[in-house]
Amino acid sequence: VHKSPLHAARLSYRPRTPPLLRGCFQVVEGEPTSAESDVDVIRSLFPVLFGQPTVSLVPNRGTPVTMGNVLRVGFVLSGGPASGGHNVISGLWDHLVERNMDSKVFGFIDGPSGICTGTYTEMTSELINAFRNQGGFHMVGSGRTKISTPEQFAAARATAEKLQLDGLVVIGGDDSNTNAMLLAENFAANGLKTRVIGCPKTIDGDLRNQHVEMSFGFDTATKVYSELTGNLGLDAISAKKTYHFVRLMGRSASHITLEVALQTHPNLTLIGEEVQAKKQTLAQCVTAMVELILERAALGKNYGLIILPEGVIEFMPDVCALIQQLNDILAAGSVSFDEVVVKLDAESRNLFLLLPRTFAEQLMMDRDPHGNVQVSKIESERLFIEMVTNELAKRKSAGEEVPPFSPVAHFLGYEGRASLPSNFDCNLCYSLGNVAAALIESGKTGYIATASNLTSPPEQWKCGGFPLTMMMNIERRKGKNVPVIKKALVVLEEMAFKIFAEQRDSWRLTEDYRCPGPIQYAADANDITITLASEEKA
Ligand code: FBP
Repeated sequence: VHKSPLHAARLSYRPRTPPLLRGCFQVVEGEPTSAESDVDVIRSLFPVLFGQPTVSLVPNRGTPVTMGNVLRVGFVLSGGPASGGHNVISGLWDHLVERNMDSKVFGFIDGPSGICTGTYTEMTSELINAFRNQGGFHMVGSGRTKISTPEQFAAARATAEKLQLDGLVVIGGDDSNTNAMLLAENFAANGLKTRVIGCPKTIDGDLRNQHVEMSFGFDTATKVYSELTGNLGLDAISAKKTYHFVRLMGRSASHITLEVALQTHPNLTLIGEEVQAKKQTLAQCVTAMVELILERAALGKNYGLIILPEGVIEFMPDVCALIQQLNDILAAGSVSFDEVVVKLDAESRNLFLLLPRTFAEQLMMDRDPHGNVQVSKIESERLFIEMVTNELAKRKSAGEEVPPFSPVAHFLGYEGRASLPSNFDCNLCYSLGNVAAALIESGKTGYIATASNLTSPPEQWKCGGFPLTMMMNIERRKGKNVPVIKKALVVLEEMAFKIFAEQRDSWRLTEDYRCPGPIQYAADANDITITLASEEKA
């Protein structure tokens, strides 16, 4: 990749981390753990590793850092890119190689499939140095392969044995960390020495709970999207003729949209979890948009900014019921549009046939390897534009006066996942890489590496590990009940949503747009997201 001046400058950024990671520390065990829910089923699925204690890294003051063991550790980047991933790798490398220069680190190529095929690159200091503080996942590539069949597990074991791996670090989201746990259990049950540690990655911000305060990538992605959304607000008030409809990435949870709303103050924001709580149907969401357009038009404003999360359709009770039926129908084998229509119940069939055909067909697209609807490929911003246009036309033909409506559709997704990471993500990821190495060194397996106390400066962060099983519940995927890490959705009682709910009415008919600007020029490059900062106020 060609180096821009900024790219080159970021290579020399020195990530800030808790000092204990550079000194001598010990890994201390806490209380034994259970599961998020469905405890007996989860215990029966992970008989070897279920119930392990939490662990924390605590300083061992006065003790010198001693030479570490020679360790052989593999890593895999799994799922969608998220800024900072390369710093997990540099953190892992620095920790292992500084403690013993004979340690080896192997990067599996193109995601979990690389583990099964045994395709890897051995890390060198030149390679690591070229990727410090850089965006993307292109050092070794990523992928969404789910390791699930007995043959895949056997292949993964063969690779771990051939490379004599002491550890494997899985850098991924909720589904990838679920996979990490399945690998940890499988390796342990088969007597392998390879310990498996997960690192919480995803721009979606939904791999979060009381132990994982924030996944990496969210900070950078929301800063990139906020810059662009803020710019669209300024475009709307400059040209005074356009409604910008912005769909934001974030497969299920609306954390990204909530943070972008807090940063930019749009006229209308849909939050999926609120839509669900209020049981708002697709038609009701369209009506809310039409009302906004009419009220603003009465003030002479035929322009505005509307933002929505890509997953919002799955929260609408009517669309959700339709998707669930589609999931079951499609899990049984591929079928044509007309065959689907006859298999749906009456209510879902009516809705399906009411939808614009392109959108209905997008709902039928293949699920991802983990059984998720690929909402990033479903153009719900265009669906809303089409339905709002139709509703305005309907009102016009009924004799109502309607304003001109000139919408422009935007999707902010992929451009936020591979950006140069913010300082926060550089620091968090570098710390996580160190913690993962420390957990492997201390013999832990089936854990997620964490840094917490993240609203404080990095020097005050706390580090540790939590058993992946404690975050699991049973969910229905691809027509089957399977153990997965519970996704954290937006909670309406949480401070971030409360701050938004208090302010949003004042943004409706005004143009209080806020333009946070690019990460690199932010007034304080060390600012954290409002989502994270709000936790301090809670
Ligand atoms: P991860 O959960 O793997 O981090 O990916 C999240 C995400 O970026 C979602 O926001 C989005 O819906 C999805 O990936 C897109 O997937 P793909 O890259 O396969 O199109």
